[in-house]
Amino acid sequence: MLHVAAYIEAAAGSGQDRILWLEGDDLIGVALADGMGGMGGGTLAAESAVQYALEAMNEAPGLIVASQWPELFWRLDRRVNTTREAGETTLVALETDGRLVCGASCGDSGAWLVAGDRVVNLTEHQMRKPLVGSGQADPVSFTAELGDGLLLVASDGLFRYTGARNICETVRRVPLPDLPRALVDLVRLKSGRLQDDVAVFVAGRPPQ
Ligand SMILES: [Mn+2]
Repeated sequence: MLHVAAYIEAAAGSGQDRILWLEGDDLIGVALADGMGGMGGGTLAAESAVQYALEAMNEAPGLIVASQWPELFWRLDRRVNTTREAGETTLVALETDGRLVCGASCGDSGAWLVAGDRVVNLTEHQMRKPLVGSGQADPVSFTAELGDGLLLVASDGLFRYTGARNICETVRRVPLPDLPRALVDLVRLKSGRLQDDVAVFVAGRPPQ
C-alpha cells in the first residue's frame, strides 16, 4: 500500500489548518481543512469538518466514488453549519485504493498528482466559495488514476506561494517521510516565518 506523511505549521497568530487521515488495509483517506472566522470559529469549523469527513469515510464500506462525494459534503456542510460557534472552512477530502483517487473539494485547499515533472491538479474546477459550514457548500468532485504519481493534498498556504516547478523538484529530491516539511520550507520567508498556515499531506508508493 501507499506510504503517507503529513505536516502542519501555523503562521504567527494563526493556526486554522487541520488534517486527519486514515490508513486501512486497502484504502487511504484524508481530509484537509483551512478554517475561516475569528474567535475560534474557523478552528472549530476546520476541526469539525475533518472529523466528520473521517467518520463518513470510516462508515463507508468501500471506496467512496466521485458521484457519492457531493452528498457527503452537503451533509458535512449542514453539520458544521449547525455546530455552535463554528465558522466556515475549506475542505478537500479524498480516498484512494492505490489505483483510483476519488474525492471532492470546497474552497481553495487543493489536491495534486505529481509524476516526474508533470502535475495534475485534481481540484482545478473547485469553487472558492461558498465554504463548508455556510449551509450552501458547492462541492466539486474528481476522479483520477493514481498511476506512479505522488498524491499531494495541501492548503493555499502552499499552493499560493510556490509553483509546480518547485514542487516537482522537491518531490524528486526529498524522501517521502521528509517531504511535507521540505514543501513547507519552499514557502518560508527569509525570516523563517510563514505568510499563512501551511498543511501538507502526501501519499506515494514506497521506493522499489
Ligand atoms: Mn490558508
